[in-house]
Amino acid sequence: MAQITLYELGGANGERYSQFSWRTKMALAHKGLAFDTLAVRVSDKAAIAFSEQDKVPILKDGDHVVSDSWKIAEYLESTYPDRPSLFGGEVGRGLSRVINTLTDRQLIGKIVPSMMLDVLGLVDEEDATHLRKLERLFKKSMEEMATQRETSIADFRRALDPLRATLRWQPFLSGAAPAYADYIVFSVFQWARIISQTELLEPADAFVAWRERMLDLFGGLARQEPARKEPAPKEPSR
Ligand SMILES: N[C@@H](CCC(=O)N[C@@H](CS)C(=O)NCC(=O)O)C(=O)O
Repeated sequence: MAQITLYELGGANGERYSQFSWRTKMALAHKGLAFDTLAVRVSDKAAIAFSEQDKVPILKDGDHVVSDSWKIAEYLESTYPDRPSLFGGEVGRGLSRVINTLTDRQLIGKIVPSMMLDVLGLVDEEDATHLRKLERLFKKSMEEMATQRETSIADFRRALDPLRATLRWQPFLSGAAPAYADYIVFSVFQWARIISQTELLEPADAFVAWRERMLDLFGGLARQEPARKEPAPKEPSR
């Protein structure tokens, strides 16, 4: 079997904080595929120029290069059909896509802007300058966005409600066992866990137990990535 390499973001101390890359890592583990990871800095576009686009995750399977977490999941599913399925068939693929769109368009937008300030404390100055370009998009500084964290978390929790109700009936979003839809939603929690000490959930939330189950999967693959230990710096360097 060809060598599989995953390109993902690395912080100043090697923190693997890219949420989309976590979707791919969980997918690779689900398929039982051995892989190496290579950390790239978010501002270092030369390192990923071979992929002819500017984002991670990027998967290199032998000579074959695929970028975009959803496309990678589809690639893995069709290339390794004899391994455990990520979608559970065509209907499951379609429904996982719904979860992917919902997560990207609803969940991420609710929580990520108000927590970007914490990411600045994980990266070097050049990466921080690169990430601050997002401020133009939001027309607010990361400091200003951080002041809205409490309301953002409340909105995020409300947006989880349909998924939370699903967890009353089944232990995983995909049913009795975890699959790609779970990895998509988990990537948001894993990102938050790595970049921030801020807790997104109330203790009694059904997502707390689900998150523990996800952290335990594949020999604790996601748990092995350390949670953020320091609070975000009050005045990160500009
Ligand atoms: N739709 C893409 C999104 C990938 C994405 O936004 N990746 C971020 C890291 S989590 C990135 O590489 N950003 C590069 C940048 O901000 O310059 C996917 O699902 O893979």
